[in-house]
Amino acid sequence: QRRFNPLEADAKWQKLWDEKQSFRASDSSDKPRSYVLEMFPYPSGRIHIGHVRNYTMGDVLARFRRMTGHEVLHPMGWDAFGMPAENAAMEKKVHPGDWTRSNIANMKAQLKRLGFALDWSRELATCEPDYYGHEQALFLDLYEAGLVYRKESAVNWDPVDMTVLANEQVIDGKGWRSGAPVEKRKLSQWFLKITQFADDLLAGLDSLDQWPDKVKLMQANWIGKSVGLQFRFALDQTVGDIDSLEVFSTRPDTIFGASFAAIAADHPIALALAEGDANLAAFAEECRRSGTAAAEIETQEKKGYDTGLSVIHPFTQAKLPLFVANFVLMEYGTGAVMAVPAHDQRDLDFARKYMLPVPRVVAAAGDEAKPIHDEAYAGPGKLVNSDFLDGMDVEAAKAAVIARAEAEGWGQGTTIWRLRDWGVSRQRYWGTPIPFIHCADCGVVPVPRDQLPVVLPQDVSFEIPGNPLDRHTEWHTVDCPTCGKTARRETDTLDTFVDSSWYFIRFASQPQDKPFDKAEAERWLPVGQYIGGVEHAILHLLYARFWTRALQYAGKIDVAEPFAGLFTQGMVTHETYRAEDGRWLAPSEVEKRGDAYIETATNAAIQLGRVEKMSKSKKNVVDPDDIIDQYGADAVRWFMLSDSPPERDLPWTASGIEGSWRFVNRLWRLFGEAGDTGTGSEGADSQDRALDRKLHQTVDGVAKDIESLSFNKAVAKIYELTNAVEKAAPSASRAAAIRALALLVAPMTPHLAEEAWAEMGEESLIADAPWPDVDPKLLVEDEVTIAVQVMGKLRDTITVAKGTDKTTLEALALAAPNVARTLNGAAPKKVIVVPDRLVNLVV
Ligand code: ANZ
Ligand code: ZN
Repeated sequence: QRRFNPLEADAKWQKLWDEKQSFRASDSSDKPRSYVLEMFPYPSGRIHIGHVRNYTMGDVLARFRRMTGHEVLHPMGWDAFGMPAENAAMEKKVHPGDWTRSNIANMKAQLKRLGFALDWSRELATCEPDYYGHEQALFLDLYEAGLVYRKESAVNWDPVDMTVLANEQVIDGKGWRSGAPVEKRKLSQWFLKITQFADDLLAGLDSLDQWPDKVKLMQANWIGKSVGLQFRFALDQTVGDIDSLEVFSTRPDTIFGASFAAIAADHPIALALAEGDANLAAFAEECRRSGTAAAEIETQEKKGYDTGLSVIHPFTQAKLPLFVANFVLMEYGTGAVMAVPAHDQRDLDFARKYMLPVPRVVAAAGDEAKPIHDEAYAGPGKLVNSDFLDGMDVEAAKAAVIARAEAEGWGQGTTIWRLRDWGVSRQRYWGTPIPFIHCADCGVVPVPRDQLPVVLPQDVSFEIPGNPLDRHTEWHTVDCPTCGKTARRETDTLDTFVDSSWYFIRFASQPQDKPFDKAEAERWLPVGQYIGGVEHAILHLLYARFWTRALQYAGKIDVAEPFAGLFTQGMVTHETYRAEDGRWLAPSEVEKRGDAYIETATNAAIQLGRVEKMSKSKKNVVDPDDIIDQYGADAVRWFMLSDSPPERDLPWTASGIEGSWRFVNRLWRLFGEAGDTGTGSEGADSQDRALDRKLHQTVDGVAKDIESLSFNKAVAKIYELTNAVEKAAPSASRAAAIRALALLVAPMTPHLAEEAWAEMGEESLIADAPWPDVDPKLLVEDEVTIAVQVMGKLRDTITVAKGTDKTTLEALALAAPNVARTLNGAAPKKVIVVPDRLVNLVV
């Protein structure tokens, strides 16, 4: 039996595609353009199976688009700056650049083995000066456009190692190396004005109709637009010269339900009071120590400190106590709230603890008299116990309170945003140097453009903690570009999210002397289909959307949204295995015997754990290289597309990949029969109408499935067609179907398809072949099966040509064997015929 030999075929075609530069995108083509992009990888060392799934999906689409006449841009590069390279430098004493570049070389070789249709001529790595130098130029552009500024901001400071830590280096509030409790320190840092685009970034989501709703929702929540009332409470006594408290509320309608007010520990009133109150100072200190992440705030126990002061309710003139509370954030709104326990859960938890009143002011019909227990009511309803608001619904009451506040001058309708400006300073070596110089006389001076790129120094040491750039006197000592005096180069580098905020533009246009050519980039952008992990649903995508808008604002490119279509794929999962003593075991160390799982080395029974995302810590990984060695690229690619919908998790199983490998060979055997058009009685040119129809329906269906990224559905259709072809007797139709099958699988199993194509005598590459045509006439079924009923009961069916007339149908129905038996010679009283559907006989 014929067996496909992937070891030979894969290398052969990969080499040929390379030589012919088959997948090089032409900038001057007048074909319709199609930009297909997968999120570029971080060069951690090896490709993992998640990459394989991600890039296989993109590859199928890219290859399909080429076959359907598009000029396709499908590039690849490396998100090459970041912490792991510095960690490697510290642990293994290898230079971050050497570590990164050797990882890139390894991973590139791995990607090549998968036969991806990539335009390698556009490959880029963000850690090379010919990328990050252009990034520096763009940073200066944004600076000139007024979108870059400096401000004091807190960093994590390790007091033992005397260094700033990245968030991921802080573990349980302690430095990852020193174990010392991390302190917050204020440093002057660089910021990008993303908040200037908050409204645009939110509104822009509406135009992204090819993005998953859940990603758009996550972005919207992150941007966090809140509309409400900002207003002043009068204080019953002044604190220094402060005589009122400004609060922000999204629920001004509930103002008659306010039973206390609360401020953050860092609120100016709290700070002033703490000066004369050691207990308050201690409480504030405690608040600062506990986390300030939103999730922590929600869950941590509510704690407060009664200031003894009161605020005056603007309508009732009642005195409400003022607390300092740990659930109020200084960074949000005004750092102060009116607390409405009946309708806000945090306020309710707090009120129960400090025994404050909980008056209800909103009620669903019938609930007016029901007291609130431990759950705040946030639902709709009518206002109660609320003076002039009584009987209004929530929205009307909000508007009424805002109107009164504005008319009386104590408050104003406002919108606030959760989104903060983007702090891009990192006190690290392995990143893009921020192109500025600090001069004692001239202040902060941009590096003149003719001095770009500011290149990272090569000779750095990681023996001592901290930023090697700070210690590199020779590197950071420069002449001030303005006055010429000795000055200091900025030693902060850019957040790596900046690097990934514009790489898709550089792929589209890669001149030497500037970041990109405007017209050239605009011809490719926006990316038609972007594919990647949902873990990037918020930050990366938001930053890239912002950066693109910022460049548009600076006049550099006329594109607002960088990614027209977005797809987030599921993870690849695997069973986990655990030995008696708790060790995790790799799949290769385990055997299945009968129903039991055994550790091969010890023969001991082991526990089968949950199916989980492949991860090194649980050892439930399969290495792409190993499985390619075993099955070849095509079986691996095919498996990545089969079984699970692409947005869902895909469980990797031995039987699954075996099944794919068997299917590759089934196809291979079938391709060997392509020349067999049938002989003898069938006739060499015989047509098989049913098979023709099946083929054309499949070609049409698979095209639609690939376009909608429903790869598993496309795969299922190809299986069905393969079954039908295998069963069919030799005929011209069957030979044509086999040839078309090679084209259908060309995007998915390209090596197999090329091999078959060559064997069928084709001289050009199947990668360049057009997608098979569909004959619309063959898409419609021309036969229908009609139900024949006697007295409404199904007795038989008849298969007829579509559109058969009533008289013929009636005659055929009466002649149907089961009908004839039921009627037993009796003539029907009435015959109801619905053409193409049914015949009902009334007796
Ligand atoms: C009264 C009220 C009644 C509120 C009610 C909510 C429900 P979003 O929607 O997330 O923007 N708030 C305002 N500033 C705060 C701060 N610095 N720290 C903690 N909480 C703060 O949340 C806005 C609501 O969160 C505001 O509306 C305020 O409580 C609270 F039934 O005012 B609300
Ligand atoms: Zn100067």
